[in-house]
Amino acid sequence: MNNVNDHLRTIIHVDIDCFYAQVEMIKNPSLMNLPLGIQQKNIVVTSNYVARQYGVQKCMKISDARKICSDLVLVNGEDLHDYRQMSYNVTACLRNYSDLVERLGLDENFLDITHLVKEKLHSNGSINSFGNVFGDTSMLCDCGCTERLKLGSQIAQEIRDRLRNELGLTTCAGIAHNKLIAKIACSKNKPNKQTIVFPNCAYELLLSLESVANIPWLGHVTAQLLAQHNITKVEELQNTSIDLLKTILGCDRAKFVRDLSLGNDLSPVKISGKPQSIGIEDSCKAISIEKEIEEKLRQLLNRLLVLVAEDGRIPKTLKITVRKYDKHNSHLSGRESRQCNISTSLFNNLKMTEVNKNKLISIIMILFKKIVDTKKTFHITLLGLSFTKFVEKPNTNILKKFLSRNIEVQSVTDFANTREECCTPTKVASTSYVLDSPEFELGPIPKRGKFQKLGTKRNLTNDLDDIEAPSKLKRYLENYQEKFKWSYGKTTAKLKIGTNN
Ligand code: TTP
Ligand code: MG
Repeated sequence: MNNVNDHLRTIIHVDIDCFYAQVEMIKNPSLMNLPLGIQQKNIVVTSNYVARQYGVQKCMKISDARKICSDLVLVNGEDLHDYRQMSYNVTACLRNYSDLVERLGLDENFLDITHLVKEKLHSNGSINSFGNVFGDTSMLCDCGCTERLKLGSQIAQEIRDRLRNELGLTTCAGIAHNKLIAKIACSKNKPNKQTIVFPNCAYELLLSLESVANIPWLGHVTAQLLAQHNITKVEELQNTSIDLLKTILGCDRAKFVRDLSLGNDLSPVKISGKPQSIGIEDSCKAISIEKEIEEKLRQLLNRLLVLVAEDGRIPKTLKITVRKYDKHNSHLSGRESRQCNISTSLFNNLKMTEVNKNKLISIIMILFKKIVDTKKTFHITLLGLSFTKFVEKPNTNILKKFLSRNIEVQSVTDFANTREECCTPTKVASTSYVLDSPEFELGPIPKRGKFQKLGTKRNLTNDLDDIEAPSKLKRYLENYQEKFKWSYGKTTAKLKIGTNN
C-alpha cells in the first residue's frame, strides 16, 4: 500500500454542494433561506441544506418530503440547460489551474495539480494545510508527499474561493495522492468544506466507509456479488483472499476491487473532451398506440435537438432505445436499441427545418419498427433517443469573416449568436435521470446489437443514409481548411473554449 512512488501526484476532487438547488438559488436569491427541493417527476432529486435539516434527502418522493417539511418549496428541475451551463463554467474555471481536468457527471471534477505544486513548492517556505485533515496524522510519510498535499490544500482553497466569487457556488474538495482517495475525502466534510488525506491514512479512510457499496467505482453488481458471499464491510473485503475474489468476480475485476479496497488507484486524470454520445430517454405508462409513440418520440427529438445545438457539433449516428412490457414474460421486458447512420446534411442548416425534423422522425419510426412489430399488440414503457459520432459544425459567420479577411477569427461571440438561432428550447415531458445524465453523454459508443450482427444494420443503413453530398459550405470549408490549416485549426480550438467543452 505504501509504495512512495504512488505518492507522487497531487489530485483534487471538487464536488458542487446541492448542485441543482444552488443553481436555482443563484437564479432566484429569495429561495436562499427557504427549504428548497428540486423536482423531477415525483422525486426530489436534490434539496438545499436548509431542506436537508428537515430530513429532505436526495431521491425522496415528493409526497414523503412534504410530510416532513410542509414548507418545502419545489422548483422543477427537468430542464437541465442551466445546470449544464453552470457545470461547464465550473470546469472552465478549474482549467485555469491545470490542463488535466476530468469531469465526472455534471457536478464533480478531478484536477491533477502535480505540476502546479511542483512549481510552487520551490517558492514556498513552511507550508500549512487548509481545511480538515482526515485520520491519525502522527506518523506521516517523509517522501515529500506531506508538503505537496498541504500545498495542494492551499490551492484547493484558492480554487473554491474563486468558484464562490466568480460563479457564486459553494463546493467541497478532497485532496489526496490519487483519485479514489480524493473522491472519498471530498465526501467526508460537507457542505462548503475541504478535506486532505495523507497516503498513510488512506487505509483508515477506506475503513471509515459504511459498506463496500460506498467504494467509488466498485459498482452495484459487484457489491451484490460480494454480498452473496457475505462480504459487505470494507474490512471483510480487505481480508478476503485474492483467490476467493477471483472466483467471485473473475481475475481482472478481483484485482481491481482489491486495489480499491486498499485505497490504491493509479488511474490518471483524463482530460474530458466533448461527450461521445448525447441522449435522453423517458419512461412512461405503457403506450400501445403507434401515433402516441410517434408523438412521444417527436417530443424527445425536439428536446434532443436543443442539446445537440448547445453542443455545437453535428451527429452522424442516431439510436433509439425501447423498453417493451410483456406482462406474460416480465423477464423479457428489457431494453432494445437500434441505430443507423444519418446524413450530416440534415444538420447543415443552422436552423433545423421542419422538413428535416420530419425526415428524422421517419427514420426513427423505421428503427422503432425494427424493434416492435406494430401490427401486433405492444406496450412500450420507455423510449430513448441518442446521437453519437459527431463532426464539428461549420460556422457561416466564421467562414464569412475568415474568407473576407483571411485572418485568424475571433469567433466566440458569433458562435454564441448562431447557437441561439439553432433551436428554441422546448419543454417536454421529463426525462429520467440515469440516461439524461452526463454519465450517459460521456459513455462509450454502443456496440452493435445482435440484429445488426445478422446484417440488418447494413440494409438499414443503406436505406436511410442520405447521400452525403457536401453542401457548398462544406466544400468551401474543406478547401479553405486545407489551404489555411493553421488558422482554421486555431479557430476550431477557440470555439471549443467558447462553448466550454
Ligand atoms: P449529487 O452530487 O449526488 O448531489 P448534490 O450536488 O445535489 O448534493 P451534495 O451537496 O450532496 O453533493 O448530484 C448532483 C446533481 O445531480 C444534483 O444536484 C441533482 C442531480 N441528481 C439527479 O438528477 N438525480 C439523482 O438521482 C441524483 C442523486 C442527483
Ligand atoms: Mg454535489
